[in-house]
Amino acid sequence: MRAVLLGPPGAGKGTQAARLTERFGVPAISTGDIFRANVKGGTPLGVKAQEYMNAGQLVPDEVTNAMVRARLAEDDAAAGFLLDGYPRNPEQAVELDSMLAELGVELDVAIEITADFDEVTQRLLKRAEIEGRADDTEPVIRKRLEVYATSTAPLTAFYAGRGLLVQVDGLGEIDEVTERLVAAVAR
Ligand code: B4P
Repeated sequence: MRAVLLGPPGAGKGTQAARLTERFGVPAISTGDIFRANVKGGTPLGVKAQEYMNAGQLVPDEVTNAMVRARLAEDDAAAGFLLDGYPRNPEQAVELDSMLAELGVELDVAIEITADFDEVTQRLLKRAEIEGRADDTEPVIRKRLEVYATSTAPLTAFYAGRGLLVQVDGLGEIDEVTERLVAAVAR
């Protein structure tokens, strides 16, 4: 399976990617997780990414695209992958196409987890109490949702137009959402 996982911040992309990776036996590649690991390690990439993440903005495309290109070239991605949080704008989607063309493979499915902004805001504020992520404060969440609506939401039409889009309701128990996703991908 070669898939991208779309949806607003807090829809459950990271949560579900961790489960789908076990079900489908392909690595989950989360751009957010890679950025956070670099921030924690104080690498030059982390230093660059941190200011954008803390402001709720997308990290610049040239940085993100180069990172994904390198990750997709690793051995474990040869048989398939689940991209969590990438692409996040039409430019990244076009760049992903060119990366896959270079690798001689194609995307099988674009899975969108849907959830309304009130629900995702509540989830992220709850996570803030537990994990204290710097980008889970109310003003930054508002900014992330704005960026999502402007930059990422157009990808729904982009992938629907290519017959690759599958939409799954992200509301309800985490297990229920996982089963919906597995059923939708198997269709
Ligand atoms: P991400 O790490 O992708 O963060 P996210 O969109 O907020 O989703 P996340 O995966 O963490 O949350 P989830 O929905 O699983 O991005 C963070 C930042 O990195 C971006 O703002 C940007 O700056 C940068 N970035 C990442 N990718 C980029 C790219 N391609 N280009 C440029 N910049 C990029 O879960 C949220 C919470 O909801 C969790 O606490 C979870 O437990 C809970 N939850 C999940 N499912 C639930 C359910 N069914 N019911 C109740 N709670 C649920």
